[in-house]
Amino acid sequence: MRELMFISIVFVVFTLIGCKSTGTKDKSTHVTSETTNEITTQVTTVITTSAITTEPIVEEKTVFVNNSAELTNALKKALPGHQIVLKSGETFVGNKSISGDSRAYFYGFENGTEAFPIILESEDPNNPAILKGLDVTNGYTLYITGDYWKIKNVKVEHGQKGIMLDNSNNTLIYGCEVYNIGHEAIHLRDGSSNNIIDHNNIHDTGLFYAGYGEGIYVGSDKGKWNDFDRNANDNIIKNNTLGPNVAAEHIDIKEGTLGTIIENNTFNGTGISGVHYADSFIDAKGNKAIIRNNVFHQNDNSLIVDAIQVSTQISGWGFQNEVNDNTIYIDSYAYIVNVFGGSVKAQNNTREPMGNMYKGNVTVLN
Ligand SMILES: [Ca+2]
Ligand SMILES: [Ca+2]
Repeated sequence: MRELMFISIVFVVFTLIGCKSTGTKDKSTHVTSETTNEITTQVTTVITTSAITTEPIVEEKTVFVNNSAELTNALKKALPGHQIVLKSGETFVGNKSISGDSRAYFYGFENGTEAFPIILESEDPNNPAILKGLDVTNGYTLYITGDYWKIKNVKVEHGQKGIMLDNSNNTLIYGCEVYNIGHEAIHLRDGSSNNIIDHNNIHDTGLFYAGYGEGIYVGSDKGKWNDFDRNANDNIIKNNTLGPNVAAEHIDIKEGTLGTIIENNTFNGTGISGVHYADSFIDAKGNKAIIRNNVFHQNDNSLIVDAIQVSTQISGWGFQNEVNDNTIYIDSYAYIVNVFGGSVKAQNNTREPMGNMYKGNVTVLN
């Protein structure tokens, strides 16, 4: 789009020079006058085009979509202020060859604004639409790279990744069910910060590889920092239900991220696999995460050996995390917080039955 605009500016300027030279060569005063008018009009066009590239176009509009082709088109044409409404109960099967990104079954790239977000939602939250990929071995069912999206009350299934955010800021994922996914259900990656993941239901992940089947994945492994901006900061994960059958950690906070808040979630540990070190509900490897007011149920899954594990994957990370006011139903042998590297302040956590609480560098404040 911007490329096209740039081409049109160059073209107009070129035409303008062309007209001028024709005008000077022409002996007829009448023709010269016409040419001058034409030039004036074209100059105005150039100014208008420049204004469009600096100010986002806002268009308050509801776009109802009934099938996958309409949805793909609506996503491509999305503008700030668009509300894309998915037909009740409809299944939308995405197509990576036409989505606009070869990894994505459905792809939204435009930026919304704070005042005019881009909304993608089901017509009826009680009869949600389903966004579906074709294969749990590859592709992102829903891929968002724009800022200020609101994704509400949709079901997302059958991709290698469920919802992938790359460099998306101030986006809301609310009331979604994400399930039957090959790897992780929701991933905030490549600089995706200040997002809110609220009231979602995440289950049955890791169908392709259990060890990569996280419920929610924040940031990137240090081995991928050359490919992705490690920052995925100040994201809030709240009021979600995770499990059963989330095969890896329910939430994996990667090294290099700051200030993740995890609050008021319910964790059902049935199905955590133990594969690829996935033996806790939460892995915390960034700095300054706050984990509070959550409820964890081990459900007799002996593959879970700690509720929360904290570690240093790379120097300087894993520090100043807080774990407060959580309730954990877990066998006595498992620690509530096990710090292999880094640091934690802990307060007012309760476990049932009585048993191990904290191990490693934990400052207990109560
Ligand atoms: Ca993991
Ligand atoms: Ca682990």
